[in-house]
Amino acid sequence: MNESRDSIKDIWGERTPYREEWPVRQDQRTGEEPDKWVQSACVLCSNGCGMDIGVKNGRIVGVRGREGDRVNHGRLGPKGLHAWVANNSTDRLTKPLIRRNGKLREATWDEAMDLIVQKSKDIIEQDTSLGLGFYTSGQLFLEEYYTLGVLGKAGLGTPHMDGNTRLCTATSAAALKVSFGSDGQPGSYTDLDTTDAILHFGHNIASQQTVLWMRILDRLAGPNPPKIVVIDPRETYTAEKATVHLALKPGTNVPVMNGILNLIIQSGNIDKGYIEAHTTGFEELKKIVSAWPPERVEEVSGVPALKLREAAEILGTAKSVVSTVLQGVYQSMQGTAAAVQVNNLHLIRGLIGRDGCAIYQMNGQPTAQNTRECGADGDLPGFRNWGNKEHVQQLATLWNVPLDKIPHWSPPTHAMQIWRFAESGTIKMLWISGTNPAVSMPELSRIRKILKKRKLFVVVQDAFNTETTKYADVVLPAAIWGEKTGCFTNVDRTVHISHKAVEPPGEARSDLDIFLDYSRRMDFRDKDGNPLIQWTTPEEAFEAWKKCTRGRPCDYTGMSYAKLSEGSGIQWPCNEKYPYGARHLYTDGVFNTDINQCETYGHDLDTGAAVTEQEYKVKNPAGKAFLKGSDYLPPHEVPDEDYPLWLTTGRIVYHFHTRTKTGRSQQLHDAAPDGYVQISDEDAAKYGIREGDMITVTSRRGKVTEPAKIGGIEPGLVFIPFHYGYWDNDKRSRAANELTLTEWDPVSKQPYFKYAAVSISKEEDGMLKKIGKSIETLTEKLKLQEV
Ligand SMILES: Nc1nc2c(c(=O)[nH]1)N[C@H]1C(S)=C(S)[C@@H](COP(=O)(O)OP(=O)(O)OC[C@H]3O[C@@H](n4cnc5c(=O)[nH]c(N)nc54)[C@H](O)[C@@H]3O)O[C@H]1N2
Ligand SMILES: Nc1nc2c(c(=O)[nH]1)N[C@H]1C(S)=C(S)[C@@H](COP(=O)(O)OP(=O)(O)OC[C@H]3O[C@@H](n4cnc5c(=O)[nH]c(N)nc54)[C@H](O)[C@@H]3O)O[C@H]1N2
Ligand code: SF4
Ligand SMILES: [Mo]
Repeated sequence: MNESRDSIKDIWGERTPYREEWPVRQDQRTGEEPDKWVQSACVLCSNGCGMDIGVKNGRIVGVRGREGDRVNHGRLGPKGLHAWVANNSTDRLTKPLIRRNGKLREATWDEAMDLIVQKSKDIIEQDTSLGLGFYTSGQLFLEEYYTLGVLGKAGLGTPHMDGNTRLCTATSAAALKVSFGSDGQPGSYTDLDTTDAILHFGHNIASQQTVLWMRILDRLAGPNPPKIVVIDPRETYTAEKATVHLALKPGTNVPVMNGILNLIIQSGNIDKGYIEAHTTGFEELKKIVSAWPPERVEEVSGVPALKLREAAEILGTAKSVVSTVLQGVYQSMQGTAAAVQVNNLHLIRGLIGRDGCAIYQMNGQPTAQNTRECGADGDLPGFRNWGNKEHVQQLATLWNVPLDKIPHWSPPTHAMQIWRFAESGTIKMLWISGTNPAVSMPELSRIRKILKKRKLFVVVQDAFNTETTKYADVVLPAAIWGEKTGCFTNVDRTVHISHKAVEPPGEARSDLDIFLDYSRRMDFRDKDGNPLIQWTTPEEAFEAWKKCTRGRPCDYTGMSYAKLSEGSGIQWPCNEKYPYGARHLYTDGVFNTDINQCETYGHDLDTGAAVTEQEYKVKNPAGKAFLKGSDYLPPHEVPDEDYPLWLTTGRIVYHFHTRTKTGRSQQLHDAAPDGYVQISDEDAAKYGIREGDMITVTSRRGKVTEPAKIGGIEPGLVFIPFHYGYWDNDKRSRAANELTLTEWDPVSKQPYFKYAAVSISKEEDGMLKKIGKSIETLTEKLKLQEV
């Protein structure tokens, strides 16, 4: 292997300190010398690093970072450098499978698609299209989501469409809508080049967006390093570099942020002019946060008052601030309410819409932004408001279908509700694409029960056999990244094109081709009797999408495949006014809150109760941002006598989600071969647990057994990475989601993966023998793993 570094041992590579700009460093890893390089971008997180795919004899043989790319300036992290090998693995799905006599057996595409179409038609005849549900991904391409969105909304007319983005960044969208009127990240990665301070809130960026972290490390190594505030209960790699680390108790994000806002307002470090001109709701916010002096915050969150003051001093006095918010907030109690407090911080200090100032209500998955933009989830395409007749009419006109075909009579069905409908039997066919819910959804015993239901027809579209395909009635083999062309948008609104580099294996087809085929076979028509979907290629789909975005915040009309292929990443909006994209949104302090523009009329942050159009009209903020406060609500499940510890779950640097790709890279697998239970030194001593001992963790919903990893976490808290399921090891219960709760945020409907009450007990040595591992090898491996 020819590699520019061993990124397993050296995750971030050597420092290239800032000299005015972020220097270029090209990272590369190839098995053989490629015949050609094909332009692409990485699809293993939302950072969206530009990369080229190396091809030899029709096979992927490596990758390299694109030096000219605005996102990564040539760099790649461990996942980006290693996970491409999964494309070549010999256990790819290559033929459709149909369940016959209880077993999945190979079938032709005609047989598989005919069966799906027949089922769809039968269900529609009996129950209308409300019997059909779609659960998609944050990992397909823009063109695929838009096609799915159109066929679902204008072909079938089902409101039951959502993605795993509900588990991931529904709160990102919700928090942006609450404050600014629509989805869309206000800032640009270039803000990190100059910013004075950085806040990472429930975001372990060092492990989860390694290349963005390299940018920050290079700022720290250069002149005028920024100060960093980290809010996370664990001593993560990110926290190690913090100027101030607030190690809070799980579920106390709102009190901590209220405490910070209170100190900033009290000290007078606010921009009164900006607040007056561009926001509404300041007095109310001030009143709510004034109830949170540092001593009270300490009592509730465990964060020492002194530390809170230090954090507020940094965030209150820095001339520019970049904030990132992620799953420690979104998947924790009061997700949306807590995320919104970060928007409030920037608004009351006027730190938005200019260089050095950015809010990242982060995305996680590489293409989650597109799921949200294109209408493949609960939202209407182009950030349109389902409650606004005019917005729905725009789509009806564009698609040439009757207004009432497009579901808008009630809120779109969110994923947790889709699964509930499948459980109760009102959804009779569930089409799952690009996600592995049998590992990633909360409360897995319940999910398995739903998937197993005889009366639920389950279609799974994936590249591999997974824990979920096991329960499918039909499995469709999908072409993945590298094997198809399409675009995707990262978290700073940068759109990349990824060209097809190689043919997919066997009969695998792109998700676009599968959705188009379904649409043709279902014979969806517009008002004039013409085929509803007239595009047949990714580029035609992109052109259709552009039309859908005209005049909307996410305006793509100035882009084309040719333009995207000439450069390396263009930010939206890209139109006549901004032919090369715009770095910042809201530069003039005018937000998308006008009643005719906004994506939602809003919700009560505590109860989720929807604001009506009439109520919104009364307040009409007409372009001002909302400052919305929230008081503390304790989590619904807290430790007690039977379950005395908090559980939290999350990620490690070497694996992506359920490891269908990273688990197939020998190096990534070897670096982190198994799950673990992280506990504090104090709890280890209390329970008599040594590093590597097997521990059973029990919640009200299930059990897992994992080796112990000691230290780096607050006493009373247990952490389990959620990557490990059963496809490569079904010998013991180890998926973190056996333990998690079926509950969600009232506004974003994102489920809570970051807290539950659990008990722990040590297994006797017999258990180790049963799984065939010695304490020594486990301990050795665990040392390599990071937090
Ligand atoms: N290596 C790797 N990178 C990834 C992914 C991956 O699977 N692997 N997945 C991508 C995706 S889809 C996503 S969504 C992102 C997720 O990226 P992150 O959000 O950074 O990842 P997590 O580990 O889920 O959670 C972040 C942190 O939240 C902390 N936390 C737990 N409870 C609380 C709390 O109550 N308050 C606060 N403030 N913090 C808390 C945890 O200790 C953890 O360190 O990563 C993306 N990047
Ligand atoms: N306990 C706990 N649970 C969590 C989380 C947590 O922090 N803790 N995080 C949540 C979050 S943020 C996320 S994003 C989810 C992720 O959970 P999942 O979405 O279930 O995770 P993946 O393993 O990425 O699943 C993606 C699937 O799509 C397939 N795939 C990849 N590319 C393509 C393609 O182009 N086409 C098709 N058809 N298939 C493709 C892959 O092989 C894989 O099976 O997990 C959630 N669950
Ligand atoms: S930071 Fe994200 S996008 Fe960049 S190489 Fe790593 S996984 Fe890929
Ligand atoms: Mo995610």
